[in-house]
Amino acid sequence: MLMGNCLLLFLWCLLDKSFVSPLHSSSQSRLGKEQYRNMMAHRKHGMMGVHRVKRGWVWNQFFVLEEYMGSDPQYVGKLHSDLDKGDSMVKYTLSGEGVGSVFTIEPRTGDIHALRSLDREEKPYYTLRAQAVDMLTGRPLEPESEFIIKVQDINDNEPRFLEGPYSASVPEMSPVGSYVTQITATDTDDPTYGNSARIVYSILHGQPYFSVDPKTGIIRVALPNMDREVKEMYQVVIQAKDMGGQLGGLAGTTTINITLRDVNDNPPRFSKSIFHLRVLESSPVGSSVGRVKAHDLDSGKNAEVEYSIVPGDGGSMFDIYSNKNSHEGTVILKKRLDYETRTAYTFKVEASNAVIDHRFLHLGPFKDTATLKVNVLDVEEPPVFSRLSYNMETYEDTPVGIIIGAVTAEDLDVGNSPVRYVRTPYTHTHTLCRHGPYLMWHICFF
Ligand SMILES: [Ca+2]
Ligand SMILES: [Ca+2]
Ligand SMILES: [Ca+2]
Ligand SMILES: [Ca+2]
Repeated sequence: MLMGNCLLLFLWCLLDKSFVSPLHSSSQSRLGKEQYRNMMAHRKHGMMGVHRVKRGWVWNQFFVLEEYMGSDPQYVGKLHSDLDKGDSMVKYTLSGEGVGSVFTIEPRTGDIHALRSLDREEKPYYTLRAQAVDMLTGRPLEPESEFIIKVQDINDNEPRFLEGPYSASVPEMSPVGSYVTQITATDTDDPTYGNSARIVYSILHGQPYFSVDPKTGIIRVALPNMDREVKEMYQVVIQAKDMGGQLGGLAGTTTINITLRDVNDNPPRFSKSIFHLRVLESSPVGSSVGRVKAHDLDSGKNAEVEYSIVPGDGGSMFDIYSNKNSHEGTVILKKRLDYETRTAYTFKVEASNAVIDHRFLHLGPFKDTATLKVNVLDVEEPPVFSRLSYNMETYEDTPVGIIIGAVTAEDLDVGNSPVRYVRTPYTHTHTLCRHGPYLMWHICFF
């Protein structure tokens, strides 16, 4: 009969001081008492039948410390049956995961040993089955019983940032506390046991500009008025330390490259207050007179400058166009010039940002003005006849040499060069030619 007999998994290891980790002594002793109570209950229930026995075996775990470095096999625990009276008539057998390769049992004593060091992060527990059989007949003395050997964690893994190095960005001039990014370290040690996987974040490099939340790994702005135009890139080094950040914990680090994004906090500014341009009086309408530029320290749209001519007398002859790529303003001739009428024009041009950020208006005004002086250059122009055509009448018998009329051309240029008249024999249009110091017009007769 099996009644009254049962296979007991004695956790001798609980009594073995070498097993108890100094890190877990309090929880271990609680576990020991509970297991002992369960074991006693199990003994009592075991008298009532095997199936009750199995249900009572809630404590049936062994523990083995991971990464054991001792020269001898690590003692795990001891199987014991009530039928074992110490007369060597009971033989203990083991089956299941790792039997033979990882775990071995001494058949007569029931002592279980681990043959090699184990890694909890590779395999946290092993499921095995134990049985007590008659030494002589091999007949099972009681049903097979399943139990597990749990690999107990030690802190042998540092926190790691699996996705680093990281990149993040935040607008310049962000207020203190602004969210930048969140980073997370992974610790493969047992998160349910002790502090081996309890991570605390700290900043090693990057203060006073940024801070990290010790628990969440959220990185925030820590300094007000950070200006992209002064410094754009920051390298922040964050450490994650286990054991709650305590001394002796293992640590891993990562780098976060943080870029300040541009905001429009700089107005365009002309490099000088007066620009001098020159233009030939003969320049056609629409031609370029010259360029002006206002510098804007921002980038992209925030550096785009729109130019305009401040309404007034001098500017009516010109237009100005904004070039989005070069950020320059091109001055264009709007009307025909005449040196003899006016030799210079003075007017104001304005440069303003196309996109204004109202949060930074106090840093403005986001426009600037400069004076433009355009000098008109004289061009030697042909003399101009007093009329487009002349009609002259004479009698058919008028003698040679008699004056029948006069044409008049005038050089309007400054200096008023003399005009010479010659007859153009074969053409019906007047054409310009030049001889020596004189400007001469051929005159035609229709
Ligand atoms: Ca571990
Ligand atoms: Ca750890
Ligand atoms: Ca700007
Ligand atoms: Ca800016």
